[in-house]
Parts: sequence; C-alpha cells; structure tokens
Amino acid sequence: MEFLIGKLLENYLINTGLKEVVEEGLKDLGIKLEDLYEMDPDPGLGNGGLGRLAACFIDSMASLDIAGTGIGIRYRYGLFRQLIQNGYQVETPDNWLKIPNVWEICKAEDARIVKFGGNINMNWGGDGHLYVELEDYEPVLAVPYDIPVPGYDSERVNTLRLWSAETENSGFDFSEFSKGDYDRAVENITTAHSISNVLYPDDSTPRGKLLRLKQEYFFTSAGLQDILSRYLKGGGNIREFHLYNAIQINDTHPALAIPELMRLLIDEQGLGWDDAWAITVATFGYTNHTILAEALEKWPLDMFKKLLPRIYMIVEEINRRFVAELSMKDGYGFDRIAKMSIIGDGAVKMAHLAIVGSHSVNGVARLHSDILKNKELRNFSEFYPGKFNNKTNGITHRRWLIGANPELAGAIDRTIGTGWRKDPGKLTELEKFIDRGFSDEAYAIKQNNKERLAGYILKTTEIGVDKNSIFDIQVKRLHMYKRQLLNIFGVMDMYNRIKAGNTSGMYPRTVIFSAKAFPGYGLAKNTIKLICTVADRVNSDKEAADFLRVVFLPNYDVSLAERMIPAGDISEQISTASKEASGTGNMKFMMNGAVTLATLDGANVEIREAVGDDNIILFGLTSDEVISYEQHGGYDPYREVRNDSRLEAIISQIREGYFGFAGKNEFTPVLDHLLKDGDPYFVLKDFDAYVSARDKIDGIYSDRSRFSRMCAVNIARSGRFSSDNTIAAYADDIWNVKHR
Ligand code: 26W
Repeated sequence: MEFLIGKLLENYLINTGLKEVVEEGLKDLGIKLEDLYEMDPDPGLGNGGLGRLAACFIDSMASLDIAGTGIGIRYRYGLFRQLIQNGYQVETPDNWLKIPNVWEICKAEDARIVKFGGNINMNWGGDGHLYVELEDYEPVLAVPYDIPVPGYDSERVNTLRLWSAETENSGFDFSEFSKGDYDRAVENITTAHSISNVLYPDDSTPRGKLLRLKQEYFFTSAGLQDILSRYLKGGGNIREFHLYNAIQINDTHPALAIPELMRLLIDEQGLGWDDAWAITVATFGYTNHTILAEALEKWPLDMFKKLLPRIYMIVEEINRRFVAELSMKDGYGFDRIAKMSIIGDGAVKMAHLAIVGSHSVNGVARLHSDILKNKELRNFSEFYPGKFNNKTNGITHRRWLIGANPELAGAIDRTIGTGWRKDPGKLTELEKFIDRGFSDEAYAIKQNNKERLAGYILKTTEIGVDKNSIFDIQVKRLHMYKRQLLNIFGVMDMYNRIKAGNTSGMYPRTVIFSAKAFPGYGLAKNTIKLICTVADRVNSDKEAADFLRVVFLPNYDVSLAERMIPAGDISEQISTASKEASGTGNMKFMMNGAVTLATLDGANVEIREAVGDDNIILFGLTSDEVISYEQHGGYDPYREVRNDSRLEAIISQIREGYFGFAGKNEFTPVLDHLLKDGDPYFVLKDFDAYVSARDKIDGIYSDRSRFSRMCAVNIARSGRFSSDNTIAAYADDIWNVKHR
C-alpha cells in the first residue's frame, strides 16, 4: 500500500548504465545533471520504513531478473511536507503531481471496476454451486498508471502499477489539515471516488476510518482482477494459478487480497471452496513489520460488513473452517481459539486473516521473527509448524551507495574493481585494503560529504556547523519507541557539562535530527518542539559553540536521506529493544561508513554480528529485559530520576523552561510520558548507559586511525544487507521463482 520510491531520474540512469553518457551530453548543452535531479519530484507515496522497503524490493527484483510487479495506490497527495515554524511541525500538502509525472504511463485500457456496498443475491445452482451476485453496489473506476522499474545492468524492466480512483477533483479541505486535524480533512472527502486522494500519514496505528478500509480494498481488488485477467489472457489454467503467481502482502494493509482472490475464484471462475482455498494459500505470503499492538489492524464488524458484504461472508467462512480445524486439535480449548479467531471482539483481525490465508509468514529481522514466533504469534506458529520464517530486510546499494555516495563508490571501484556493483557481496574484498589506504580514502570522502551537508544545513537553517566535529545523526519517523527523546536528553546533559566547565575529553559534536511526526501524534510533535527548543538555546550560547551544535532539518524524505546518510559519523539506532522490527536506516548508514550507536534491537543485532564488537557501540536494556519488565513490572522512573542528579537537573530544566518554551506547561506531554505514564520505552532507565556510550565515542573519534578503520569495516561488511540478498531469499524460500 506504500511505495516510497524517491526521485527516479538518477536511479534510472544508474540502472540502465546511461548516467555518464547523459551527463556528458547535457554538459555539451550547458545543463548540469544535478539541476535536473532537483526538478525531479520526490513522490512521498509512503510513510517510512515499510514503504521504502517496498521500493528497494522492486529495484532488487528487477535487478535479479525476477518478473515482478509492485501494486499500490497513486495517491494524489503523498506524505505531507513538513515545515518547522517556531519549533513546531506544520503539515502542508505534498502536491507532487502539480507538474505532470513524466515517469508514469496511464493504461486506461486496463481500468477495473471495484464494487463497494450493495446487497448480496444468492442462489444454489442445480450443480451444487452457490451463485452469488452483488447488486445496488457503488462502482468505483480504478485506472492504472505504470512506472517503469529497470533492473541494474539487466534487460528486465518491471512495472510499479499504481491505481488511481478517477474522479472530479473533490474538495480536500486543507484548512482542517493544517490545524493538524488531519482526520477531518480526510473525512471531508465526500465521494467514494476520491479514494486515492491522500496517503494516510500515520505509520503506527491503523486509522479505523472508512476511507482507509476503502483504500485497502480498492487497490487489492483492482490489482487481483488485473493479475487474474492477465494470467487467463496469457492462456493460464485457473487451477494452476498458484504455480505461476506469487503474491507477497506488505504488512496486513493488502490482506483483503486473500478473501478477494477467493471471491474471484469462486464467484467468477466457478471453483469450489476447497480448490479455491488451496490455490489462495499457496499464492500468498505475509510479511509482518511490527509487533506494536496499536499497529495491528482490526476493522469494526459493522463497518466491514456494510462496505464489503461478499468479502465479509467469505472471511466468515474462512474463520468458521479455521475454528473447526482448531477445535479438532488437542490443546485448543475455547479461550485459546477465541484468541486466534479471525473474527472476535467485534472486529476482523487482519493479522490473523493474513496468517491463516498465507503459506508463509515472515518477520523482517531475526530478533523480530523470533519474537513473533515465540511470543506474539506463538499460538499460530505452533499450529502451523514451518509457516513462520525470517527474512531480514535489506536496502538497494544502487540508490544508497552508488547514487547517494558516488565518491565512495568510485573509491571502492579503484580498490576492488566494479564487480561489487552487480554483486554487493563482493564488498568484503575491501577487507584486505582497509589498512592499506582504503580507510584513509573513505575518511577523506566522508569529510567531503560532511562539508556538503554543512553547506545544506547553513542554507536551510542558517546554522553554521563544523565538518571536523562528529556528525551524530538520527533520522527516522518520530515515534516514542525510536527514542529521539533519549538522544535530546544526552544533548541536554552534554550542554549542562559544558556550562559546568567539565569538558575534559569532550570532542566537538554536531547532533543532527530529521523526522516527521504523524499529524495526530501530539506527544511526538511535543518531542520535536523540545528538540528545536534545546537546539535554539545551545546554538545561541557561545560558551557551547566550541563543543556542541544541534540541528533539526525539516521535511525528512528520501532525497534528504540521500544527502544526510553519506555524511554520518555516528548512526543513532537507539530504539527500546524489542520495539523496532528491523530498521533499514541502520543498514544505509553502515553501508556509507558510519559507526552505529545501538541498542540490541531489530537488525542492529545482525549488524553487530557482521562488524564485531570492536566496530559498533552498544548500550541499554536487551529485548529480554524489556519484555520481562513489561511482564513482571518493577520499573519505577521516579526512582531513576531520584538516583541520578543529571536526570533531576534535566527534568527540572524542562519543567522550568530553562531551555526556553512558549507556554508554561509546554512540555507536560513529554514529562508525563516519562513520569506519570511510567516511561514505557525506558528512556530514563537507559539514560546512564546511553551517556556512557556516547562519551566512549569522543575517545574513539579522536583516535582517527581507529575510527576510520571502524568506518571502513562497516562499509566492507554491508553487502550482506543488500536487498538483492533479501529478495533472493524471498524468491528461493517463499515464491519459488528463479533469479540471477
Ligand atoms: C497506518 C497503518 C500502518 C501501520 C503500520 C502503516 C504502516 C505500518 C508499518 C508497520 C510501519 C513501518 O513502517 N514499520 C517499519 O517497517 C520497516 C520495514 O520492515 C522496519 O525496518 C521497521 O523496523 C518498522 O518499524
């Protein structure tokens, strides 16, 4: 449902191998390629990790010569553009289509009708088949727009097919939107036909809103109708559909594809239930991206039934048969069955539907997949042995190294040749050159990248930063489990030490944040305000000038990530252990030669294994410790504050507005989160370990040969986290398709 594709021009030039010749040709015309890149829109068709992963995956599928299609929604408005005004996030429309999208081709001839609402007309035919007709439904026209996805150094060009609900331009009330009352702005959309107007900017909780459900059915129904008709037109035999088609659902947002395929096979192709079910389960794989309970989609029964009456019937029958199967098995008593049922507590539980309707369920990093299998979804993994597996995420090095960091890519070419471009696993060949010049060269390139970023920071925020300071960067969506709050607490502590004059061992540091908060997520927006307030205070204090600068860069998007990541010395990956399913920014920084400051969460665990304890800086509670606190209690944030004068100082400084604030109780949400609400993400608990870990960095960074060596080892061992490897594993273990 999300493809955060970013600017396409450079990706196309790299993958088709035309970049150099185009650059030359444009130069003859007096045109700089960089200027064209600037004109290329950055389509914000996703919220963050999940959407960006999908974009990396289709790049890798094409590059591994797998015939694969991305299916999504052509949102008229993507993720909002973020302004920071007086330290506050302000959302404005992402009007990415204000100029025609030169990369898309409208395929009106493949348009489909998607049916909403209506009544069911049923009758049993003489042949024992139940004939179902939908009448008085509301038809929505789905029109596909195709965006090419060329493989790297490959003849293959795949397609990203984005569906648009064609309609007159119905009012989308941005005045509500700018007030942050995002929901009403969305709900003001009157006609169903404007289903594809706007991407939901929430990346943590499914909005129980009718429009979201319509969007989910809209693109899954159009997409499946399209796949099926293309397969049949190609002479495919419907009973072999699963032998020629594999469909991977990206979280549960497309989970309606499961009952929709059943509907098409039974109501349109005339198959019996059992045959249709066998084909459906063999076709689908489900990727889970989060264990956060609030992110597990549940749709109210009445809303579901009314909008999708036939689909609801099918879900009910799927559940009836599932529950019957469970009750035949020993050890599945009533309460356990109730916990596993697809329909329960007045809702349809999409994760349960996705698990039952797929032949494979995977998490996105080993730790996450273990938690799914042994805890969150244990009931299912015991009932379906062999269904649960792990597919650790990956990133495309074609965008995140070759595209974003051309100087480093060139240095790697000069050191080990260009084979790594096609096979990123070859990056390990750098190892033997690390102490023979590659570390130094990578360090020098990092300095150049830092200088470019310093220029961008000056231009956008008027803050001058020193490229010889440590660039300590945290860029990701603003969510309390990602703990930007812990980072800014570390900054406040550092500032307090500067003011107290104990700067011995302190190395100059530029702490850089960039993050968007879901418009309705008040606590996250309060955290942005705190970061900006602290930044203003620190940056205007000349006593701090020699040691500390704090920057919040607005409007984090793919292009800004490409600009920041190559300049990272320290990659802040400090989520509460067990909460970050994987992370992918951690891999991007690693590939660009940053050292990770990490908790043992998500893919950080595997990065640590790859680089070894000498080349990563670890701290904080482990996943088991967090889970045990959550299960048995015993954590008292007030005691943490009482036992640490540094925390006492920071808390009272925030309360008293020492760093400044506009309103008296400006940061009550943050303080309540940490104290009254029990600090659910253990910010105070991990503070001491975090500060010690940060302090270690000063010593490491000042030993230039040691630090540059650590960076080089990270680059050399990052090939393992290429999405080419991840896609090869999906292809071998789940889709059963051949690849390069
Ligand atoms: C609005 C509904 C909703 C709910 C959850 C939208 C998006 C989600 C996703 C689960 C949020 C997400 O992006 N998860 C991130 O997925 C990345 C790719 O696998 C992981 O690297 C991140 O750890 C995970 O937080």
